[in-house]
Amino acid sequence: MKVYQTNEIKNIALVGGTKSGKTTLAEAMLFEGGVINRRGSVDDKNSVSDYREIELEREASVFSTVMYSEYAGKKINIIDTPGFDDFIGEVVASLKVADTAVMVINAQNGVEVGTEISWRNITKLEKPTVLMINQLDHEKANFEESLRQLRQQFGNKVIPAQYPTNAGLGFDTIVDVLEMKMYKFPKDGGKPEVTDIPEEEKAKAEELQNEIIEAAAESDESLMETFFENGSLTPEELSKGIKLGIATRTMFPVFCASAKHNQGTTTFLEFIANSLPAPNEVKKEKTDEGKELEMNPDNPAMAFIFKTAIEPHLGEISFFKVYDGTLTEAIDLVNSSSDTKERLSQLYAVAGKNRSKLEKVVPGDIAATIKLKESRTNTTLTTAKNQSAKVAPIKFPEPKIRLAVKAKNTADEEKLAGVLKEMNNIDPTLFFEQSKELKQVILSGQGELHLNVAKWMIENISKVEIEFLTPKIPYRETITKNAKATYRHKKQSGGAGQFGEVFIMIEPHYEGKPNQTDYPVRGQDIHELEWGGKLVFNNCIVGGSIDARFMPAILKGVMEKMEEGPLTGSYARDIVVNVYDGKMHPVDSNEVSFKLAGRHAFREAFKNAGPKILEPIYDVEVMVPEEKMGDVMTDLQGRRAIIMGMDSEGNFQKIKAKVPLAEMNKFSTTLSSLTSGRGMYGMKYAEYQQVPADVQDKLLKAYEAEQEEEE
Ligand SMILES: Nc1nc2c(ncn2[C@@H]2O[C@H](COP(=O)(O)OP(=O)(O)O)[C@@H](O)[C@H]2O)c(=O)[nH]1
Ligand SMILES: [Mg+2]
Repeated sequence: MKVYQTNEIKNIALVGGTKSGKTTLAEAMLFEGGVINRRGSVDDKNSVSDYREIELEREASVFSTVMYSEYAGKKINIIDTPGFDDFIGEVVASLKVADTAVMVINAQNGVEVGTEISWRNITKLEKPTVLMINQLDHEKANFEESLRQLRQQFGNKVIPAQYPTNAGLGFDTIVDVLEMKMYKFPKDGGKPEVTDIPEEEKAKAEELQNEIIEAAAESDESLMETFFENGSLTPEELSKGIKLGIATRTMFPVFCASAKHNQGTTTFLEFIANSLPAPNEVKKEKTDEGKELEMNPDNPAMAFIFKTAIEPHLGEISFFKVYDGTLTEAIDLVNSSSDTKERLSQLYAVAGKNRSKLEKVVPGDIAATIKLKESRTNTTLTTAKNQSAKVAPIKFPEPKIRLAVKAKNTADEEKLAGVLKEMNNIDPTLFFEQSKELKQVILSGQGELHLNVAKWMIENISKVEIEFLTPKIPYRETITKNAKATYRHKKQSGGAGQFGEVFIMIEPHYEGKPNQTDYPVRGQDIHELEWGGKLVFNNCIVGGSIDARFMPAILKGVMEKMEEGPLTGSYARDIVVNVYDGKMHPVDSNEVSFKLAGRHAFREAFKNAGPKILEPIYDVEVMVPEEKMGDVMTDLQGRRAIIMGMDSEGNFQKIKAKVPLAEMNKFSTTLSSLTSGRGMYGMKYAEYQQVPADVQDKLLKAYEAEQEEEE
């Protein structure tokens, strides 16, 4: 395929609610660009974008799909994204490399849950945005109402560039107030018949044109001056203002289409080709150190991988955007995270399953390659001298739900681990952890749908039958007061005996705690525990009652009990152990004896030291439509949440709370049903805290029962 230069490239991501018509619009754009010669559809399971098995089964997008079209001398890279919030990872990665977001709205429904969510994602990433009101052919289509809702929710920078004159069944005509023309589309779409605006539409068209001219003028001071002087802008000035306005997010123009009937596609493609900012006309991307990437074809190359996929018969395929320099086939690059050398064997422009070879890739373009050794999503490949220079990475959201996963057939366990690792490579929002502590494999992700889709893929693509189980909670144990204990290990059996006796005093540890004064500390080991918190081990022995060489054995015995806490077998943390006295036997004392003595003494002391179970607490942020605030608060209180604050954000309330992980089960389902899907939340580990007494009792009883069962 022809090599397009930076100023001949436009990168868009299609975002918006589910079933608004993103995939259908992409199909029409590919068709009009001649990339495909037959228009498929989601309903007939033959669209370019929704081609994966799971997408055919669900008749909806699950993964983002990278495609391109060629129109009016431009290459338009199109990334179609899934609408469900569970697949937000795909959306944020796509928005990272898109220069403009195209938010698609279903004219039957106006602003939907998915529209609100997309808007929030776009806003967070400060992406230039244009809106497409689609499905104007539907009998329930209502352009005016959709526009009203968009403006009410997202403000007056939402401004029509087009409007339909006959929305509903039989829709075929759009008035364009940028060109001041009327477009009448053939029944099955394509290029419109272009006419002057008829008399009866003139007043409305002129009013809207004034509005958009004024908005365009506001994007730039010199345009504003010209506008005040002349009372208007020339078509060239308008076009410049619109591009600037979009790039700087001072305007969000609205377009019209029926993607299903391919009406409005060619005129939209025309607009994209001529008026959307090119990759070097938007805010410059930066390195992780804040240096701007110049998009200069002669600079050393900086290519950023934003998507990794696995294709049948092809293996791993990596999608990247070039932010600097020029890539050619067979070029050698370095992965700036791992220093690994990677050779780009092939360069492709990709449209779903279709691939077309590229001889080089210039700054701003999006392309794909295969057979990289180990470079995956969120890494930079570079030829720069500074091999650690990285494009600022995508910030993927933290997981929100977790489940334990188990192969139905134990023989499949190893295979499952491999499959999960591969799935994490292609979906950085899907995590798994083989927890030694919980003796479970914990899978976590963005929602129930996300994990269920993962299950479908594991079972149907990788052919491993699995089941989901309730995940265990990583509790911890600690003490709340000082306690002493002594233990004598003595064994006489035939020949050599065993003897070791220790006296210990244990105390709660906290940062900055001074050493106790009853027994002067002569030697101190501070252990940062793998599972968090500390163990401080003090040698306070006077007069050689225990040889220093036995200290490591005592510590070992203590550590064994720290790893399997005396209360519930959970890890213990934040404890000071002072060994202040003991006895040795000249012949029978050995390491084993002191290890056992240390272990038993520690267990004894622990029981008398006000032992407590700790649980992980998460910072949870919930966005709730105002009118549902009460219901959600009640639910949170039932989850032992401590409310830390509330803020209003538009029609939403943002609740900040601290909630025990043990209480977060099914929160996503509950929130969704309480708010009809509009509520959103995120969570992040905060700290460990003591569980309330009644919860501790319950956990102790459950552990006892479990132990009995095992015996
Ligand atoms: N009537 C009508 N239906 C449409 C239009 N665009 C898409 N659809 C239908 O809406 C459904 C969802 O379309 P799809 O492209 O998968 O939406 P996506 O979830 O946003 O990608 C499918 O049944 C499409 O045929 C349109 O312009 N008019
Ligand atoms: Mg779709």
